[in-house]
Amino acid sequence: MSVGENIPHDSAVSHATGKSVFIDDRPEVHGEVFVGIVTSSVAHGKIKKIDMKEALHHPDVLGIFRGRDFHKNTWGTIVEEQPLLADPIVSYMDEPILLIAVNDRKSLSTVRKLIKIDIEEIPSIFTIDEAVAAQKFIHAANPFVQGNVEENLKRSPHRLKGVFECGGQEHFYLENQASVAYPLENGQLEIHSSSQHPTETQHLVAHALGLRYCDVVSIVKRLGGGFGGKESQAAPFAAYAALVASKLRRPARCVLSKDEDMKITGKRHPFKIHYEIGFDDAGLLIALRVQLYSDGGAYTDLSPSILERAMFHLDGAYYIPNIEIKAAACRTNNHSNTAFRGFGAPQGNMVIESIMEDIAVYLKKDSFSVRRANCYGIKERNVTPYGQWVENNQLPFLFDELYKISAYEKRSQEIKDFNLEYSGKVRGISMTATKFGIAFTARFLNQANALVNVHADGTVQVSTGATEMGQGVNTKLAQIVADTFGISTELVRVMPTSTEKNHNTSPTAASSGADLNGAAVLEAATKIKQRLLSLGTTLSWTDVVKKAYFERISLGEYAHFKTPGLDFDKEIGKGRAFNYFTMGTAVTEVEIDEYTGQSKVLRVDILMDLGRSINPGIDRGQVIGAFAQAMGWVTTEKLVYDKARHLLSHSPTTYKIPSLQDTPPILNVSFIENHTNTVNVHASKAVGEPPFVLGLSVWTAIKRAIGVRFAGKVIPLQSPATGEQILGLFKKMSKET
Ligand code: MTE
Ligand code: QUE
Ligand code: MOS
Repeated sequence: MSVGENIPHDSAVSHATGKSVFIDDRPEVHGEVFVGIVTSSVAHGKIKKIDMKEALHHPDVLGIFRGRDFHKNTWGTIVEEQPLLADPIVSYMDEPILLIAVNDRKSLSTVRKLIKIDIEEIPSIFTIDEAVAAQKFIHAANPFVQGNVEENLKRSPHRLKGVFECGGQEHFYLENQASVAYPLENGQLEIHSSSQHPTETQHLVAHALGLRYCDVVSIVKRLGGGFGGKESQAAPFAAYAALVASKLRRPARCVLSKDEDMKITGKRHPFKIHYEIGFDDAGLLIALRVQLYSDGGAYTDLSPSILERAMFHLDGAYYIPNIEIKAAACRTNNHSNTAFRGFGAPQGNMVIESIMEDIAVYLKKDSFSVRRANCYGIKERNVTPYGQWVENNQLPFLFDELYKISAYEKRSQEIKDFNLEYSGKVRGISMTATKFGIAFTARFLNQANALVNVHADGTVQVSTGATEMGQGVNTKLAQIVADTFGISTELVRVMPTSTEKNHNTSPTAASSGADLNGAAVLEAATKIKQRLLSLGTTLSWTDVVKKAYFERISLGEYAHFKTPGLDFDKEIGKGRAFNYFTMGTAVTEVEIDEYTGQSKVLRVDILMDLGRSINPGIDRGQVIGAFAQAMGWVTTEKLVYDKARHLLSHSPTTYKIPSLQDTPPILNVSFIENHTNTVNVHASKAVGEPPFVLGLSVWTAIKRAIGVRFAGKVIPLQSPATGEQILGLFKKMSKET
C-alpha cells in the first residue's frame, strides 16, 4: 500500500513549526563572506568607467569583482550568450554588473553608494511591437501546419480577426534566489543553492571558474518555491557565490532581497497574439491562423522551448481541422524572461479559450455548447496540429460531468436572472479545459536516475535528481519505495538532491519530477526487492534485511529511466511530443462591480483526470495552488514599469498576488477515477502545471460578464483583467453603443 494514500508532505511539520532549513537558514561558518550585487541603472548601454576605489577602502569590503574575473563570463541553458556580469554592454535595467564581498551584509547599502558606474546609453527596445518592427528575434519557430488554412478561412461562414496581449508574471516564491559556496581542498567547491536544476548549477559553476564537473558538488535540500523561476535562473547566483569563494578561499553566501530578486530575475513571458478564425453557424471551428510573439527579454534563456510549448497548447481541448501556427520570441531590453508554471502553455491556451468565448458571444450562444461541440473526439476529430493523436481522451467526459456536478445549467439561468435585475453588478460563468502534454519537448531531458540504499536496520535512503520545492515530490518518491518494499513511509528518507549521488539530471520541471524520478526509484527498489525475495518471504522486513546483510547481499541499487516512444520532429513540426496528457475542466463564476471594475470570484468547480493519484491530498494542494496562482496572473498581477524601464511593481505593496480574501468562497475540487494511464508510474498523472491552465476560466468568465451589457459584441479584453482595465472597457464600450 502507501501509494494512493494521503501521506502528509515530508516537510509539513518542519514548515509549520519553522524548523525547515532554507539556504539563508544555514548557520554562518567561520570566515564566511556575503556577496552583494551592483546592478545597471540603464536598460541598454555601454559601460565606460567603473570607479570603485573608495569602496575598496571601506573596512568591511574584501573584494569587488567584474565579469572579467570569471574564467568564462557567458552562460545560457540553450544558447551560451548571457553575461554572468554585464561587461561592457548592459542589456536590461537592473542587470548585474559587479559583485561586492563584505564581512557583514549590513554594510552593503553604504558600500554601493561609494561605487560610480559610468554608462553610455544605447537606444532600447521595450515592446513586442518595437522588436517586431526592428526584426529583433531570439528565435523563430518552425510553424505547425495542418490542412489548408487559406482556402478554409475563405469558405468559412463567419470570421473573426483579433489581437490581444497577455502580461508577464512574477514568480513570487517566498525564498528568494540564494546560494552558498564552500571552498574545499584542491580547488574543489561545494555549492548549496535554491535551484530546480542542481546539475545546471554544477555545470555553470564549473564553466564559469574553469573547473571540471567532478570538482563541483551541487546540493539542493529544498526550495522555498521555484515555480520555474529557479530552473535556469538560479544558476548565475550560485556562480556569484562560487567566484567569491574561489577568489577569497572563504565560504561565500549570495542571497537576494525580494526587491532585488523582482528587479533582476526574469518572469513569465508576455505574449502578443494575432489571429483569424473561421467557423460555422453552430460555432464549429473551420480554420485558424495564428501568429504568436513572446517577449523573451534580453537573452535567450528558455524562450525557444517556452514558445514551442505555447504552440503545442494553442489547440487547448479543441479539434481545429485547418490550422497554421507561426511563432517568434522577441529580443528586447527587458529582464530575460524564463520558465513559469505552464511554460508557455497558459499563454497558448488563452488564445483558443478567448476565441471560444468570442464565438459564443458573436453567435449569441452559451460558451459551453460552443466548447463542447469543438472538443476533441474519442474516435475521430482527435489529431492535434502537430500530428499526435489524443489518446485516452477524457475531455468529453470531463466537460459533461463537470456540467452536471457544477449545476451549470441551473446557475446559468440564475445568472441571467441576476443580470436582468439591474444592481450595478454583472455576473458571468465560463468553463474552460486543459489537455496538458506531459514530457519535456526537448527529448534528451526525459530521463532520470535514482539511488536506493537500504541500511542494516531496515531504514531506507532514497536519492534522485528531483528537487523538493513544495510540490511534494519527496513524499511521492518515499511512497513509491515504501510501497515496493511493503513498509511504512516512516522508514524511508528522501535525501537532499546532490550531483555526487545523481548526475546528469534534468531540471525538476515540466511537471515530470515525480514521473521520471518515480519510475527510476521504482526500478531501483524493485531490483533490491527481488534479491530480498530470494531469501524467503516469511521473514519480517527488518529480519530479511539483516539476513541479506550477513549473507553479503547488496542492499543498494541504482537505476536509470528514460521515457519511451517520444519522436517529435522539430523540422516538420509533427510527431509524438508527449507521453500522455493530463486533462481537466473548470467552471468559474465571477461578479463585476460596474462602478469600480472590481471582479470577485464567487465559485470555482474543478474536475481533473490525474490517473491513479499517488497522493490525492498532495495533488489537491497542487490543483488549488496552481489555480490560485493563475487567477492572480489573469486578474491583479500587473507588472508596471516607468519610461526608463525601472520595475515599479517590485514589492508586495505594489504587485498584487491573490490573498486569503480573494479565495473563492466556494471551491470544489474533484478527480475522476481513471486507472488506464499505463504509460506512467503506478498509472498516475503529472499534476504540477496542468491546473494552472484552468485558471483561464476566471478570465473568460470576466470576459463573459462584461459582455452581458454589450450583447453580441466581442469584448477586447486583455490580460491581466485588472479593475482598471474592466472599468475602462465598460466606459469605452458604452460610448460605442
Ligand atoms: N508547487 C509548489 N508548492 N512550489 C513550486 O515551486 N512549482 C511548479 C509545480 N508545483 C511548484 C509547485 C512547477 S513550475 C513545476 S514544473 C512542478 O511543480 C515541478 O514539480 P513536479 O514535476 O515534481 O510536479
Ligand atoms: C517543458 C519544459 C522544459 C523544456 C521543454 C518543455 C524545460 C527546459 C527545456 C530545455 C530545452 C532545451 C535545453 C535545455 C532545457 O525544455 O524546463 O537545457 O537545451 O529546461 O516542453 O519545462
Ligand atoms: Mo516548471 S515552469 O516546468 O519549472
